[in-house]
Amino acid sequence: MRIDALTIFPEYLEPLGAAILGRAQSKGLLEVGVHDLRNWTHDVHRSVDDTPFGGGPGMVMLPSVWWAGLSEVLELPASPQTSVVPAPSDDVGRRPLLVVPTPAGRPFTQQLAEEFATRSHLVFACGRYEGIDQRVFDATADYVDVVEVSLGDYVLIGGEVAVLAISEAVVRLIPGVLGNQRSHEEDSFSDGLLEGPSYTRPEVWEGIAVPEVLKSGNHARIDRWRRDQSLLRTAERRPGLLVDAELDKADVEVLRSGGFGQLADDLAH
Ligand code: JCZ
Repeated sequence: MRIDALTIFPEYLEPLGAAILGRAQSKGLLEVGVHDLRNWTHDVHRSVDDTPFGGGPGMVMLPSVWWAGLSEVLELPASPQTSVVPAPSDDVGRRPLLVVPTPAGRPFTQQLAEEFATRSHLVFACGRYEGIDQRVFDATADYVDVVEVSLGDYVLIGGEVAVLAISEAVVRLIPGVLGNQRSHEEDSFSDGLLEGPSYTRPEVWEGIAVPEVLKSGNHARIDRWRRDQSLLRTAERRPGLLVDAELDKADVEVLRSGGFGQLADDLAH
């Protein structure tokens, strides 16, 4: 996989070269290019923004500067309207995907991470200020797939932190990136439930003991206990996830006896 990112704060993306993502690059599983958007400015002030049409606060990033940068990185024509070659509908995996972090985007989920992980080229456009002139994405969509994504319902200052988060979520799914080849079947969300708590040595720490069942050696009991912990934690923190989770009668009973009777009733219907 190749990841490119355009930003006015390239130093903010230095972690893309560190730790697991750095190792993925040494192993030849990943290439990363971080590009300073100001390389494509046209004036001595290296301007990247201007005031918004229609008024309102803040500044909007210039379409000309973004097109200059994106067309180079995505190998598109220097001018968007000149020779539109529609994106071929086959071989989606080899077509670049332009990912635009914005609080107005589609929520980024594990499912989206899995889709992104099948791509060979991700290009991130990191906005700042009030965002990027929409015409850039209308024009790039003639050539590549474009997706606006949100990390969650809170407002960041720019897209860079979202790029770090999305890149981690995607790159760890590439075979060979995680040393331990454990499948992703055990991750939180793979069964639609949150992971329960984990414990390691010592058996008693500061007077607090590890749950007895985990030391019982009875794997059926341990699996049931972990399932119960996942169910109860999900009911407590993310009850909406239970609607799409595959629950059997035993699971619903665990919720009922755990104090989630109303939720259990709703799920039973
Ligand atoms: C550019 N402000 C890009 C994304 N989930 C989420 N929250 N905030 C963002 C975001 C905020 C931004 C920009 C300027 C993304």
